[in-house]
Amino acid sequence: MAFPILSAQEAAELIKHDDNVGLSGFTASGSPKVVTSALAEKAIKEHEAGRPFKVNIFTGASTNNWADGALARANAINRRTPYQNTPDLRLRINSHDTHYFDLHLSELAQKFRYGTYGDLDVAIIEVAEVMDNGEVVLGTGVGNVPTYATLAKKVILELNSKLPKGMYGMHDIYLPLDPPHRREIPIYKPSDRIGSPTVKIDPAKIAGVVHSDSYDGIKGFTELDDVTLQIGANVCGFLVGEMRAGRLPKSFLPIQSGVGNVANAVLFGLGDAKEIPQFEMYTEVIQDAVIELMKMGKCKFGSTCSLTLSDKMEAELLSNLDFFRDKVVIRPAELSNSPEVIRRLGVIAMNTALEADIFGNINSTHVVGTRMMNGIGGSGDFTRNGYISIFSCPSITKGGLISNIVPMASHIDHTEHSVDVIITDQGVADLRGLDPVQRAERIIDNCAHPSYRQLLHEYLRLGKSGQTPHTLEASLAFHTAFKATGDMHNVDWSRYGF
Ligand code: 0RQ
Repeated sequence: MAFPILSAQEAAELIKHDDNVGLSGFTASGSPKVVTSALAEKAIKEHEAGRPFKVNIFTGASTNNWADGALARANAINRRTPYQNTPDLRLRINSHDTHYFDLHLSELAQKFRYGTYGDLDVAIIEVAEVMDNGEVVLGTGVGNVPTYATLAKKVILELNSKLPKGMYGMHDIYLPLDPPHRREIPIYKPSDRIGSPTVKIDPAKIAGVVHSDSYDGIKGFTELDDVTLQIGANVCGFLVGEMRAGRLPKSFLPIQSGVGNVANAVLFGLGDAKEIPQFEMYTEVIQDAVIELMKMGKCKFGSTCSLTLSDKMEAELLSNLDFFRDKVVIRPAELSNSPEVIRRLGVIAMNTALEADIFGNINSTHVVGTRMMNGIGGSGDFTRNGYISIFSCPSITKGGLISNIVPMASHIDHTEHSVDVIITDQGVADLRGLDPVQRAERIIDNCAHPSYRQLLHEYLRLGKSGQTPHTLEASLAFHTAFKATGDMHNVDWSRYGF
């Protein structure tokens, strides 16, 4: 080995207060596992000694409990972007200990190269293999590694012994040129490879190699319940209808699917849908369900930024790489989420909402309008550019105390202009070609839970003017009723003078 072997603690000593630190990976997949924990311990000691110690963490997407979790518990993160999903970090963000800015995942690498966030001091990169010339083979997630490895003044490698040498050839590493020299990204079908299987790092920048030995630490999904199964069935029914109507080619189009339980249920539904042919994915995360679909032969190829698999599934995949090698390519977020490529390929975008409003606007990020949940992730990259953009969610949450269909979304991530279809366990609202009032009627009748339909129709009738007839003083009545009484049903229109 041409590079010094360091302990995680020695590597953490290379990182200073206020450094900009780039992490490998995308979701927990491919994220560092030991240096960040040691960095958190160092931060705790510095705080105990009365010295400030916080770093700015830039990633591909969310990370894991050893990175975001440990660093958040140590209150060691100052700035953070572009996505997270760790409970401890969520608490820091919502109490302003951490300054989180929520960004489309496709944009972070290029913004860093444009100089928007200053210099990158350190990159911590998980690898399956490191060669003496500085070339590395990455692990289960790429995220923004090509950019971080290029820009960082210092690179720390985590060589994970769980990752076999056979990972070579699973990745497609490519850096687009920056404007005004950018050309098209030449991906014309999901399986096209346009770059290199390795990342080439200047060996002079590699400060050392730290050994690790863990899977990504992802738990399996919760059992599918009746509601999520019904959402999955409704999404599939809709897609089959589109094929029958000739609005989707019979050969189908590549699919993107977001994260979470609902997304997982939708994928299982696709596996069961007889009329849906073998398909490909052009997506940013491949979850357990996709691996099952590959084994069944239903999903024939997946282009992704990460293999976001439970530890059990990860172990299975890593010991079977020869089966998956010609079925998967793992790319940087800039490619997996490229608006240009998504629009060219005609990707079917399927993402999850926290709430949708009756006019078709989507809140994917803020619980009751104020508390950050995870972030917009890649949902905007795909929704705005998809061939067809679908949002799904349950019609009610918390046993019915919350309606996921509301008069006005309490925060908007995806506007009515980008959202084609809303699907809940109740049914499908195809919004294409409808004006706002027509959209509202369809969403209320097809997607809202029966116990909320009358209230939503009453709200629509209150509106007296304008193309989008909101009654501004009552538009958040569902949310204020929930805050006051714990149940959105307790809306009292008379409070608003009606
Ligand atoms: O809370 O955990 O206390 O039970 O929100 O809800 O139904 O389990 O949904 O796991 O599919 O996640 C939008 C967060 C959905 C996710 C979101 C409560 C609910 C539960 C989670 P509990 P579910 P899922 C690709 C694309 C944005 C990023 C994205 C997400 C918890 O899909 O982060 O799409 N999307 N990226 O009870 C209050 C409501 C609520 C609510 C649900 N209306 N009000 N609480 N909950 N609806 C991937 C990447 O970009 C990496």
